[in-house]
Amino acid sequence: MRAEFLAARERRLVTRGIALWNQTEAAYLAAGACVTTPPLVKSQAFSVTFPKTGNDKLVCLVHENMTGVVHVLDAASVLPFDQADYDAQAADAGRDLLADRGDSDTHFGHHGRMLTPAIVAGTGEVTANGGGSMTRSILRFSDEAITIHVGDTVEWTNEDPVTPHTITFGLEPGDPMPPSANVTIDADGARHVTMASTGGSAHSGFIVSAPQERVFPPQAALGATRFRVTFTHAGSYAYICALHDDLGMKGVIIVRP
Ligand SMILES: [Cu+2]
Repeated sequence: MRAEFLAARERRLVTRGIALWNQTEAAYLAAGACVTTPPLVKSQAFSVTFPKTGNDKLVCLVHENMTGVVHVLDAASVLPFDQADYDAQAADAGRDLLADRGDSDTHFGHHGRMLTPAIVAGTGEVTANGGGSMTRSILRFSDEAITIHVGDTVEWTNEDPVTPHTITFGLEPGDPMPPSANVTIDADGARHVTMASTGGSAHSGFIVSAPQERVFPPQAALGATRFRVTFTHAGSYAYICALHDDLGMKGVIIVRP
């Protein structure tokens, strides 16, 4: 059973209205039940009690490749692995992600058929083992600062297979998923804003690849993968990814006359 991400987001909004959601919350996982937290931040905790033996899958509703399984054995059973075994498996998986050969042709840089000037808004890698797939994401813009001329258009593209990013100038919206009202759609589907002053605001909404297709579910909608901004006045335009700015995902466009 998969909880609705939107329902979890709603709950976050409600609980934030009352008090910051930072206490330990316990949930009781009954057979066939589904429990979920609202989005958690650092130092928040969540505990689940497993009353029955069996195999319970867990997923992150935000990061779709973040999955796991809790195998619940009878209390009298001998556990098949110890912590050192799990640590070794995790280290092996980490080496796979960092050594992915795809790195050699998906490094940051201006490649492929893009408008110039172009900025890559995040890259990532996917690897898999018997437990499922896992991802590594680089939460950075490829160029933290670029200089252009008045009238130029900058294009951002997200090359991460799963992680969404935003390009956000000025006011940060409460809900980062939809684009700001001043965004228009180009003929090729890219989102586009014209900025006429350094005090203006523009928000791309989630820029994300469409998820990988599976055999039986309906096809996913085409992702919004590109965002363009045309700068009509000189100045320095700072921007952030509204999801990852606290981790350093920021940039600036310097516009010369
Ligand atoms: Cu981001």
